[in-house]
This record gives sequence, structure tokens and C-alpha cells, in this order.
Amino acid sequence: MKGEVKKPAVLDWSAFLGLGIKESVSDFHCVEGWSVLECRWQGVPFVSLSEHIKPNREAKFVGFNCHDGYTTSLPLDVALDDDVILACKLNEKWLDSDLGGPVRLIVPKKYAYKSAMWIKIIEFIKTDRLGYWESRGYSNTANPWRNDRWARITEEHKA
Ligand SMILES: Nc1nc2c(c(=O)[nH]1)N[C@H]1C(S)=C(S)[C@@H](COP(=O)(O)O)O[C@H]1N2
Ligand SMILES: [Mo]
Repeated sequence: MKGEVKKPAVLDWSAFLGLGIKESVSDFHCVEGWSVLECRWQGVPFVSLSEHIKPNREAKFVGFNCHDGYTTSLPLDVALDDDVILACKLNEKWLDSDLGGPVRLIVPKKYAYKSAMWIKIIEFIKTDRLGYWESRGYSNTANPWRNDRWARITEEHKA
């Protein structure tokens, strides 16, 4: 974890787990149209990570870099929502790599492309950086209840 933070940190597995495991039950929505309901994710809440590294006041966004080269980002206030979790278990079972293990992000209120798998680096940044899908036309707000799948459509419909 690095960037606009007071205490950059490299967390090994036990340090990560030491931040405290909680459960977050949520449904999972992909832009392609499918959803998986009632997933019980266990992991470290993003808030706990954030308290650990102490973001500077300039930090407004969080960028996620994954082991497969995938990237995505969230506004810091969205990432600090209490249901956002760095999951290492699903329904009490350690996450296999095909589910994004050892550690993946879960952002229940957003489309699944925000839920980055195989998290490698978390960077607190001043200005947003469009991620893999976001730079290919998908909505950067990714709100499944407003159905904002495509950036252009959302811009036109912003209330
Ligand atoms: N690292 C990484 N994370 C990723 C992706 C990816 O390609 N690489 N795809 C995203 C997309 S588009 C979806 S729908 C979900 C799929 O997660 P699942 O396979 O657990 O359902 O992961 C998201 N996170
Ligand atoms: Mo997706």
C-alpha cells in the first residue's frame, strides 16, 4: 500500500490477517447481466487497511493493481463504505485463485469489474486513474441499481 499515505506498508499474510477478519454478505452483479446472490465474503474491511496506513488529506481515490495486470479504481469515500472488503474467504473457504484468491476486493454496491481479483498493490492517489474496463468505455461509477453500464449513456442520464 502506497501513495498519498502517512504509513506506506507491505503486508505479509499474517500482518494482513492481523488487521482483523469480518464478514460482508452481498450479491454480486456483472455488467454482462449475471448476478450471484447472498455471497458471504470474509476478509479485512477496506476501512481497517485505511486506518492502518493513514491516508493523507490529498488522497481522494484508490487505485488497485492486480497480479494479472488488471487495474481499477474507486473514490476513497466509496472504498471506505463499511461493506467494502478485501476478501480472502467465501462461505468460510479460502479463496481459490479462480475466484481471485488469495485476496480480492469486493465492492457490493458496484458492478463486479470494480471487484478486483488477485490484489497486488493498493495506491492512494490524488486524481482518478481509469482502470482496465473503465478506459474501454464502461462506467466509472458502475452502479448496478442505476444500470450505468456504459459511460456515455450514464453521462446523458445524470440526474
Ligand atoms: N484482477 C482482475 N480482477 C477482475 C477481473 C480481471 O480480469 N482481473 N475481471 C472483473 C470482472 S469484469 C468481473 S465480472 C469479476 C468476476 O469475478 P468472478 O470471476 O469472481 O465472478 O472480476 C473482476 N475483477
Ligand atoms: Mo464482468
